[in-house]
Amino acid sequence: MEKWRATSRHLLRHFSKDLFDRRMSPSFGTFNRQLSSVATTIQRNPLFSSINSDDISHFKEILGEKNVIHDEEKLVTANMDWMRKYRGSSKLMLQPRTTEEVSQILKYCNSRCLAVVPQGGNTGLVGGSVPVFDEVIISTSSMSKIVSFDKVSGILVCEAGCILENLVSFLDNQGFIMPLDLGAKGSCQIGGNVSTNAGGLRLVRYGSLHGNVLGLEVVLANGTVLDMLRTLRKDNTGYDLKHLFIGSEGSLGIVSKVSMLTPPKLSSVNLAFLACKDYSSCQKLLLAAKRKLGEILSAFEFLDTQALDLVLKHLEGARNPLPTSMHNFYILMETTGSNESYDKEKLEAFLLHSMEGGLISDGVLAQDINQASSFWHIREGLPEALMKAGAVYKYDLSLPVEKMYDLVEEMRIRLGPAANVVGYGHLGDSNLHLNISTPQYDDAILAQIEPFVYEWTSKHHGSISAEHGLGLMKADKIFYSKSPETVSIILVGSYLLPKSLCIDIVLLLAFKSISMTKFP
Ligand code: 2HG
Ligand code: ZN
Repeated sequence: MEKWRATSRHLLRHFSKDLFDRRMSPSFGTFNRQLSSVATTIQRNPLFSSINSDDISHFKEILGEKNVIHDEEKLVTANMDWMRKYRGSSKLMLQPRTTEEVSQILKYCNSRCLAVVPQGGNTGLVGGSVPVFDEVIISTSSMSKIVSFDKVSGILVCEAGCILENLVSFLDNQGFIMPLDLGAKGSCQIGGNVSTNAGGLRLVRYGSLHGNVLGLEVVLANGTVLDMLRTLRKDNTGYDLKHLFIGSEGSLGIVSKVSMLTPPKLSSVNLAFLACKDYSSCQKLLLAAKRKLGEILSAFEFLDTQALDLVLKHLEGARNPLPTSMHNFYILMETTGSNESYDKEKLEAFLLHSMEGGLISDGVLAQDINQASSFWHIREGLPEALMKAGAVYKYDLSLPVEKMYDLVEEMRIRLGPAANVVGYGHLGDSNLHLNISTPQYDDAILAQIEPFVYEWTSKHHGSISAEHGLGLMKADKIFYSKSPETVSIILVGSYLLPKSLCIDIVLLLAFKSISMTKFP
């Protein structure tokens, strides 16, 4: 690992020496927050301009008075992330209503060297949707129209600012569903989902957005509109460029429209809340469920007893579906199919067999939609419960499923009683959400967690960013799960974009925001 990191530093120098030299001017503000074991110090790029009254007048001309927000009070929310961990100091938020307006904003910002940060529902967990310094916030909230829906193919085209839950309701009326579902659906926007390649609760069934997104319209930093908004399932005409923008966290452009394939809504949904005595049983149950229920399995989530306990204490309306005793692990297993009696029979036979075989210690099947939502409330409410419990250190990791829980246990031993180490996540996708809850943020605890957690993940060939992106939190940790060669291709790729669109290397590495700087 040490060797790898040394190489990565060299690579960074190689690509951005000039930039580093220029940005280190002490006369500019620094961002210095204890977000990792070594204080993260990022210098505001001195090449960026600051907004002035002419800029504001110009934006008012393009967007109209009410879509140019510079009222301090209104900016407080937009400057801060959902967890209140990351805080910028932007003086301006713009709310374009059309792609053309986004293009005009970016073109102007590019000419004036004004840095921007795109913002959707601002539900991210890694500091990727808020400004670091005084970037202009470009909110996609006013771009929330559904452009078209084809009932035969199930292809939806919509604007980036559509709230996921609104799309779910729209499709429900048409007899379709979104292939993506996550706890933040009431606020998150599809543009943000695409930009971060959000995973969520049904990925085990429908796959990632790389498979479900058919086309994108993206506005590049110089204002060029890249029309890749195809509605085709097959299109091997050259490179499939849209994939560059899925999961690139706004570093290459702002997603303005999305076209995606939506599956038909199936009538029979069953949800079981199950208890397992140990992690090994959870794994065996997953394997058996994939084998025996493969065609109807639509979610396989897990949480440990610490997670359930925390939810029951801090989340309003949460009730333990298995109140008689506490178990070590819990699984939420959902099936979705088209034949009610057949699906139920199949699931019940599977559960009975698993119980007899000792894989399940206890369990309950939701009897109606209310019970099902109260089960989901437990799993989906975990981030909120953790936030209410105090300070929380969050790690979103992909790991080999058989190793995944070892990390939670090692972390518990490492931190002792000073912290509540909680493990949950998308077991069906080998995605662990390791959350460490403490009464308040404490540098000594952080130093125990990092870089240990990243080194552990790297050693087991995992990903330090399974589904939440790198954001500001993990921008400088990219080398723990991407080789220097891969990062160098990412960087070289950015230079292939139009000359006027020069990506700020450090912010590109930060996967944070588009820079408008023109380098010589
Ligand atoms: C989830 O699966 C989200 O609930 C958030 O991805 C995970 O709170 C987290 O760490
Ligand atoms: Zn998740």
